[in-house]
Amino acid sequence: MVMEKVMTFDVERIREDFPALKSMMHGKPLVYLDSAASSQKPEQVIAAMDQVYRTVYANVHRGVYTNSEVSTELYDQARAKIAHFINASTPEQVIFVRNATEALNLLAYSYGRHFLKEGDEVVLTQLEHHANFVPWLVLAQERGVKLKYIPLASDGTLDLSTLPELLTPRVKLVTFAHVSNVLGTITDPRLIIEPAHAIGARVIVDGCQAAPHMPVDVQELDCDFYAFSGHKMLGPTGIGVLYGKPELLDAMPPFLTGGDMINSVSMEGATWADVPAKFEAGTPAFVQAIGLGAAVDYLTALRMDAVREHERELVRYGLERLSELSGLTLLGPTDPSIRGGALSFTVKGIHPHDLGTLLDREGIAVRTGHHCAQPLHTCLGLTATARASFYIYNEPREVDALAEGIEKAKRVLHK
Ligand code: C6P
Repeated sequence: MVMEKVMTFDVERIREDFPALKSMMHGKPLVYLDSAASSQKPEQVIAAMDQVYRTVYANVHRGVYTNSEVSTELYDQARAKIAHFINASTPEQVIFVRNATEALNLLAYSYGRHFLKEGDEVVLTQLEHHANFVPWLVLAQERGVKLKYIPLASDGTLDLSTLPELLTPRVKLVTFAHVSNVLGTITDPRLIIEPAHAIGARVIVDGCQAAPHMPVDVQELDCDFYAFSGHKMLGPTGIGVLYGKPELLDAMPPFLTGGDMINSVSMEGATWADVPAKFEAGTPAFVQAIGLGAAVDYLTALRMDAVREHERELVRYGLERLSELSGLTLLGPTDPSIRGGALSFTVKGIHPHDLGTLLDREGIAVRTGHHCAQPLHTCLGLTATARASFYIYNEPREVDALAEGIEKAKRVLHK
């Protein structure tokens, strides 16, 4: 059993694939603990994109010449790989967007403005990232839609006991983060999706911090939409995914209009192409999509259940190691089995930005601030936190380096 684990998840071997992890920061080996913001990229992803640029590069869906057809074929293959990765039943259910932010805006503009009317209600949670907050705030102000929030419980989980009260007949949409980017809280989506569907509401899952880290099966979840970003899961920037059920995607109007998303255009009007083209106006980021396809190949070879187990172990060790430090307060659930790879904390008497700057001097990269979740920080009575976040290439020794870096910062700032 132990041997099997070692063979399927060899972190030393994995690290060899990541050139940026070999770099130095202020004369120290880089300890990269900010993968929740964006992950590093393996050679395989860099090479997949490099190869397209060096060989068959040509715009997709445009030409009858060979290179355009090959580029189109590679783009289509990437879509099929990603559909398989999340177990969508067809590749057409995968819409390529720039990132999760664009996916959620697409939903607020296309689904929200088409299907929601004054007096309807949308249920969110108090721990949402701004990407799944602001588009709904704007919609609410514009259309007289009411927003309601699933509250945070004192242990950093969502208080789902409030659902029967929140899920009234006026609720038409429920949207929530599968994993919190601050507290690490993993919410079992089925606990929200089933009661929401029971009242006829549609459900959006923000999977930005989940899809990179654990197996996701959109058919098993039965979510209506699932959104995530490629750059947090070994892929390049500029590419993200919106999964949607076909009957909903078909019924929704386009978000952006222009080339590539039409069926026909005349002086008098236009008709729309079928999904997914209807939602992919203009030249798509097809090289980035091919890069994301390579990232998905890499993760699939590691096995997502093994990725999840590796991170759970790191989080368990991180919780144990950091809780030994005096003056340090860890946020979020204490049980690693319901935590993703993000560990946020505060240190008494030290501003998170000062801590982040001193850790950087030790070669340790963490994120500090409100992590684009200001309403959550308000609920916690905080303005900023420090956050270490783990991925497939992190090791327990990096947790030790973080703990030692925090102790050193305390000595420097408290002397
Ligand atoms: N969170 C973080 O450091 P984009 O920026 O569009 O790729 O992802 C937006 C987003 C949406 N939902 C969740 C839960 C997220 O964590 C993020 C991105 C990063 O926490 C950058 S702010």
